[in-house]
Amino acid sequence: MRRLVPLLLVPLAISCPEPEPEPEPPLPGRWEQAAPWTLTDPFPCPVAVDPDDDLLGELLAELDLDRSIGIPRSWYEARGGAFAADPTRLDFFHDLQEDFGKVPCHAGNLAARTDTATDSDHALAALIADAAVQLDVAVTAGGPWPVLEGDPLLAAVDSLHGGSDWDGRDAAAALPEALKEAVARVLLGADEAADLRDDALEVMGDATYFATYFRDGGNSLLVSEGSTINTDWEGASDMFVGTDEGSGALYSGAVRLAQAIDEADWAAAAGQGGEFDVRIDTPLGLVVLRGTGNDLYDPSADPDLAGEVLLVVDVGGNDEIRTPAGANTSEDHPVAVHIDLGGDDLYAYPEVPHDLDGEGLLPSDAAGRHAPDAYYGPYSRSHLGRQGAGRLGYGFLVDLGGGDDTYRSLRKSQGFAAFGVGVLADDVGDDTYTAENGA
Ligand SMILES: [Ca+2]
Ligand SMILES: [Ca+2]
Ligand SMILES: [Ca+2]
Ligand SMILES: [Ca+2]
Repeated sequence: MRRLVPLLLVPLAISCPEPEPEPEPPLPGRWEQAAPWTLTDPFPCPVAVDPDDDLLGELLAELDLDRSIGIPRSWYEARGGAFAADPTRLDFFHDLQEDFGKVPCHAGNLAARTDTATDSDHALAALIADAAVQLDVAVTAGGPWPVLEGDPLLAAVDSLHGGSDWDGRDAAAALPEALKEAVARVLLGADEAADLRDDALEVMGDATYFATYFRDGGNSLLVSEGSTINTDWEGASDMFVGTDEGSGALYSGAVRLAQAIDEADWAAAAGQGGEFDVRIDTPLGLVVLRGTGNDLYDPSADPDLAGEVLLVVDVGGNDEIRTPAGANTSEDHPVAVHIDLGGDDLYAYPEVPHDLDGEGLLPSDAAGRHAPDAYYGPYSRSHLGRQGAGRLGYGFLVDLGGGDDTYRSLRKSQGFAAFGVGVLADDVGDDTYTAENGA
């Protein structure tokens, strides 16, 4: 009989329910609104050491050494002037040099942040934002997207053209819906990124320097004939100094472009639509959309591909890509993105064998090789960025779908950047990367 009590209570509870509270509207997620990007430091640095158990400290004291490495801060300060007050030196530089105990901890924070970003739903954007903020500039990340009415691809291309007519509407409209959605999102991101880049360059330096900095970068890391940097410093000095309005805006553009790529549903578009080859001109460059065939992208046989390409999306097949593949080709070409959604692909370049292509060197491209002298061997003279290279702009190569891919390039490739952001992202596979210099 005692079991009757709960049996009676249950129907009573159901017949007199508490009024359901109104569900709270969901809070906007991190990426739905624009906000400053901040770094997390999972580990406090330096790691605390018990002074009674500091064997390293005891050893250093015994050897009359402190915990500094490299050139101490006092050396910079003693020289005064631009050495002491160099605005391009980053905040954490002296901090790490003065105490090597902070270096592994700093590296631990880098690795932990990278793991967090990689595991997140905005891997590319978070990785770029983390890297950029460490350059002591403010980076803005996230924000809503314009609503596209009707066919998303047509609407996105219309918005790039600012209302002017363009060719190829019917072929574009006939593409698979998932592909159109994804491409439209990237075009919106590219448009905003290009604007941010233009704003950034305007405050970073005198535009007459841009062609020089596009070709030679801001350093002498890559040996190059005639690449002596102009020592007439004033006109381009802001190129080298991080500011929120300059490089901060430049990197924010890369984060916005990456956000669009992260949010597009590439899995839904992969392998859809059979074979096709749709090309759309836009003011930011050509858009090329190709299908599941094993396609050849060869600028020497296909002149369209030799110009400024804004975006390539290839939905499948084992493709052979000899275009720059996600590398901008001049200071007037702000954004280049190449996305491949499946297959074992070859990313290379038009080979022009040269007498000086010796053993262990890749075949040359049209730029050939330096005639060896007392200082340098037969280095490649190539100045074409390839396979994810951004110079005064953005170059992204994203290969998804797990294929076994081969990446082969000469210089300024595979993640290279100068006054810009270059990204080579490959999700997985048995991949091979070869490059000569600056990759
Ligand atoms: Ca293909
Ligand atoms: Ca492919
Ligand atoms: Ca691939
Ligand atoms: Ca791969």
